[in-house]
Amino acid sequence: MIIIGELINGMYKDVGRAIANREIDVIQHLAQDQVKAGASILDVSVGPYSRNHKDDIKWLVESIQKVVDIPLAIDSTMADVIEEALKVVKGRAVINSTSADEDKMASMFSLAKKYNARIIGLAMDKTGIPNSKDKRLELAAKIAAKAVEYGIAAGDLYLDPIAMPVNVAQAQAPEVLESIREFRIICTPPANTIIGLSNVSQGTKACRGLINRTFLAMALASGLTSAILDPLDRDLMDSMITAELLMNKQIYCDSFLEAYRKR
Ligand code: THG
Repeated sequence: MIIIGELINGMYKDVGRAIANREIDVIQHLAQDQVKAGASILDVSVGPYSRNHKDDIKWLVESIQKVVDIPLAIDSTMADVIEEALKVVKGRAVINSTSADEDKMASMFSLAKKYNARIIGLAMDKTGIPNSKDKRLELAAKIAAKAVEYGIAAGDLYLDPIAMPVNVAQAQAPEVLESIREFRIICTPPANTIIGLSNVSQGTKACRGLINRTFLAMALASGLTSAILDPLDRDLMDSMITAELLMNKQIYCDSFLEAYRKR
C-alpha cells in the first residue's frame, strides 16, 4: 500500500507556527522522520491559518526537497496555490485534490496535464459530501470520466470516498468502506483508492489510535490501495503490515514486521 505522510499540515499547531516563523528544522525533521517510517509520498498543506498560501507552499516544498527525495502531494483547494508548488516541485507530484465540480475539474485536470502530475479526486461537489455510497460512486465516476477526457491514466488517478469522523457521522464508516470496493469497478485497470485516515477519529476523546488502525485494516480488506496517515504511529504501521500479510500480499516469516521495515 502507498503511504502518504500527513504530518506536514498547518492544521497541526506546531506545524502552523513553524510555517509562520520559517522554522525550517521543524519541517525538515518531519519530512525525514516520515520517510524513515515508511512514507513514499508526503502530503503538504499550509493549513487554514496561512497568511499567504502561495509563499508558504513554495517555502514548504523547497524546504522539504532539500532533505528528502520523494514525491509530494500538494494539498490545497486553490488551483493557483497548487500551481505555485508544481512550478518548483521535483519529480511527479500529486494534486490533492479536485472535487466533481466542472469548474474545479477543468482547472485541476489542466494542471495535472501541464505538469504531468497525478491527481486525487474527492467524491464530493458543491452540494457537499454525500451520505450514501451510491452518490459517492456517481461523483467518483464523473471524475474518472473527466480523467479519460484529459488523457490521465487510471494508475495516476486516486479516488477518495472521504472518510468522516465517527463521533459525528458514524453511519458513514460502512458507506466509505463499500465505496472503496465499488470504486475499483469504475475504470479498467482500476484507479487507486485513497482516504485521509485520521479524519475518522478527529474529535474523538479516547482511543484515536485504535480507531485509526482498526479502520485501516478494514479499508485494506475492502481493497484500499493508498492512505494519508501518520507513519510515526508505530502501532498503526504494524496493523497495516499485518493486514497486508493476512491478505497474502507479504510473504510470512516469523519476523515479518522487521522484514517489511528492512525493505
Ligand atoms: N482526503 C484527502 N486529503 C486530505 C484529507 C482527506 N488532507 C487532509 C486530511 N484529510 C488528512 N490529513 C489530516 C491531518 C491531520 C489530521 C487529520 C487529517 C488531524 N489533526 C489533528 C486534529 O485535528 O485533531 C491536529 C491536532 C493538533 O492541533 O495538533 O487529526 O480526507 N485527499
